[in-house]
Amino acid sequence: PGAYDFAAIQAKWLPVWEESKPFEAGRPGDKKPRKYILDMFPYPSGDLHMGHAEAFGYGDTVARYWRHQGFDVLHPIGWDSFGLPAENAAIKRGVDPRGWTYENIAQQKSSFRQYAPSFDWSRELHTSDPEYYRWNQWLFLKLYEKGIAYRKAGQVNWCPNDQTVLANEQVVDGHCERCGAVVTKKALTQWYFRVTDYADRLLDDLNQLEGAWPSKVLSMQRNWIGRSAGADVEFEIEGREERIPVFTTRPDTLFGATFMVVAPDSELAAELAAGASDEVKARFEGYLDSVRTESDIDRLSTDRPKTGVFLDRHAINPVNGERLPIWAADYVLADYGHGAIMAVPAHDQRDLDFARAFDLPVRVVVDTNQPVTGVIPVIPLDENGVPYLPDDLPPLNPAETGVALTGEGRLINSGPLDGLSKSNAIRRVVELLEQRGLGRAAKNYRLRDWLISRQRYWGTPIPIIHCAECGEVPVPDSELPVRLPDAAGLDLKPKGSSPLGAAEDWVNVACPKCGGAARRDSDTMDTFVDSSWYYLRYLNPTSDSVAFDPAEAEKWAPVDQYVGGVEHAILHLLYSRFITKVLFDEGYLSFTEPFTSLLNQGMVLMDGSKMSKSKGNLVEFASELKAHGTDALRVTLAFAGPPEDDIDWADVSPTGAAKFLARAWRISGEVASSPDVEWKTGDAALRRITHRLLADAPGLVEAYKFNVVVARLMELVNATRKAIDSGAGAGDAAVRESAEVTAMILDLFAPYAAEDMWERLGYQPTVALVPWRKADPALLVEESVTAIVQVNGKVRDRIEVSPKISGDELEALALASEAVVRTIGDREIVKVIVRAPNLVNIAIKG
Ligand code: ANZ
Ligand code: ZN
Repeated sequence: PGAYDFAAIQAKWLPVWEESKPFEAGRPGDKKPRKYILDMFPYPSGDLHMGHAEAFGYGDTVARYWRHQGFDVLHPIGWDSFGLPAENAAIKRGVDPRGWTYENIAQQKSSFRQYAPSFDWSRELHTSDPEYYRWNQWLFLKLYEKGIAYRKAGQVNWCPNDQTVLANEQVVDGHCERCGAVVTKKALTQWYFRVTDYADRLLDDLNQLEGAWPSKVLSMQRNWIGRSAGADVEFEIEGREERIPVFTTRPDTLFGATFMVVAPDSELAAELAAGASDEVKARFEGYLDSVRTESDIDRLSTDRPKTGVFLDRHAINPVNGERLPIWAADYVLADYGHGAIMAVPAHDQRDLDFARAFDLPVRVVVDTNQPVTGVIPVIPLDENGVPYLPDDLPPLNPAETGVALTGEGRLINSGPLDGLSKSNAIRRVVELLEQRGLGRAAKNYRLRDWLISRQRYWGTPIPIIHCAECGEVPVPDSELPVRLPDAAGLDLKPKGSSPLGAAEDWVNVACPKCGGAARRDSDTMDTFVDSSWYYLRYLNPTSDSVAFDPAEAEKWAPVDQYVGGVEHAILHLLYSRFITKVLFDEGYLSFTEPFTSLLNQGMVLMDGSKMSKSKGNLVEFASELKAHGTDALRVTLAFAGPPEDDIDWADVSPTGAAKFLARAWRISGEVASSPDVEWKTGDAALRRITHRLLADAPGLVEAYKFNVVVARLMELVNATRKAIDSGAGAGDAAVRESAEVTAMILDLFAPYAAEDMWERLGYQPTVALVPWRKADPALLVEESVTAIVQVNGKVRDRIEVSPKISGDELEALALASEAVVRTIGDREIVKVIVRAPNLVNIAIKG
């Protein structure tokens, strides 16, 4: 047999698998238990990159593992093929976004074939196919029917460069996630999904995922939803009929409110300013203009100078009747809580900064020097152990120190609340307010409704028709899909309205209700709609009668293992969780969480930094694949470290991986040719290593310790080589057994080499479906050694112990030995000498 030649082996097996299709899941009559293993589907911009190689490698290891464990494994693939990059490429290079997209899909697909993840290709989908996006439209109309999809006018995040609306999630530190331009606000009528109705469930159900999702992702989701508990307190406004509510997390500090602040860009601010003098009005308008250009991040930042305008209006504190001046200031946001706050400068840093800037009163209502039971910091004790209040406690003077008192303490200057702790004061004041109808306990969320409309071409058309007579009219089901018109002739350049609006033949239609002249909604959907339910479409990817079959969902879903990048920790995962809950409520699903466990792979770096074309440190997937082959690349990625960690490509060695594969492969050609050997007769030491790996690998794979499994395979291959060269010889049954187990487990990382080894061992393909060999329990018991126990130099006992036993343990065992106890009687032990694991010598008097 010749040398190991990865290219020849790939060329040999790829057509065999493509012909026999061993990875099609759900064959009729298959009674095996099921697993659904899913990688986040790729976006088709250019070829696959190293990040894909890594994530899809890991996902495939898990999929292959469960097949060996006797499961029918669903491991599908598709493309997230709508979205801005296609459109931007189209604008830049004058190509058709459709053509660009499908060419890239073809490119990625051919790379995937070489890379050989065990996909069920019969379920391939593309979200930009009308067969797929028809069901986005179905989903939209379901949500519309339920009142979950709705349209409203509002201030939206606007990227002046991409000329498109952005979801809050797509604004990163005030900049467009895609192009980096500073995001501004713009008034537009847009479509939203009411994800806020699900805020509590989205938050509470995260508890179910504890331990199964990375804790970082769980906390990012929790922060994003951002639930805070407190109270709504109603304030009367002089010269206004209705009271206005403010949201506060610290209703206990109500007696310390010394002014009120409204968001300058709220309707309330405009209304209050309108009732003031011309001078105030003018100052307010000027201020508002400057605020409009600021991002929310800037506005909430604590370290910029406070700005604001006094509106010359007053509110009345409901608990003590005090008159509070009302200011408009940018640090209060229009779309959080009620867009207005009670300012308590003594206990809130931003309020304090503002009070100090504009010389407003500061009143302390929580004495943070007074101890509260059960609360750290602990009360100091004097030398007799008696608690005391030191004389040099920090002064309760935030107006002077500039530091707000945010800690625990007891209430002062607060009438009926005096003496209470914070939590008791909160309870009491909410009670008081409720009794008087001036407030109530309330929750607030950072989460906003999901803005789903985009003024772009390459997405799912929104299936609504606008009629002057009938208003919004859903496109009837029989007329779905609303297909995207051809891009030819349309100006795709962003201009703040959808390019579809200019497709005259397409946009002008008869109203489905009254038959009159009407227009299609020309916006397209955010592509996160596409990916919010794609995991269900894989169950019936070609159905033209349903989005997915609930019976299939019952069989396969939820996804048992999801693999993908942490960059999707918030948006994609939150939206899929939301849509899953909606579909549950509609009776389509019997579960409420789409992804039972989640693995976030690390990044592939180069010399410790992110790879990029501009840095010139790009490691290209295609060239690595060509140079080293699929198996060496996959083994390298799996062996590099825990999958969650970043991989520095400068530190790994695909040639090392290739050498290991060659060593393993060579063994399969040397061993005895008959599969019908009597295992028991083989080299016991080698068998022990083999069976230990069979026993340990499942736990390691399930804990994502792929690197350890590869290391153990390397150990096994080395031990086998040693047995051949210096011990049992290639004809030994244990060598053959080891070679078979190596091939089976190697299939998790190096499917081509594993298949070829399997054939060289005399079996038919495919090794991928071979049931996991059972480890022989007799070979798993640890070896033992005999320790000799002497008393005054005379052997009194022999005990069987682990070779790894510690000196202390061995001493204890020796002293407990019956023979030793009898020998010593009541004589005194002078000295015990221990040489673990072999010898204990006990010296006694007399
Ligand atoms: C009085 C108070 C006293 C507050 C105190 C805090 C400390 P989270 O936890 O983020 O929900 N707030 C309310 N609405 C706001 C808005 N639209 N823009 C900016 N700030 C707003 O924060 C809730 C707290 O943030 C509320 O509690 C309110 O200030 C402020 F010692 O009310 B607090
Ligand atoms: Zn009509």
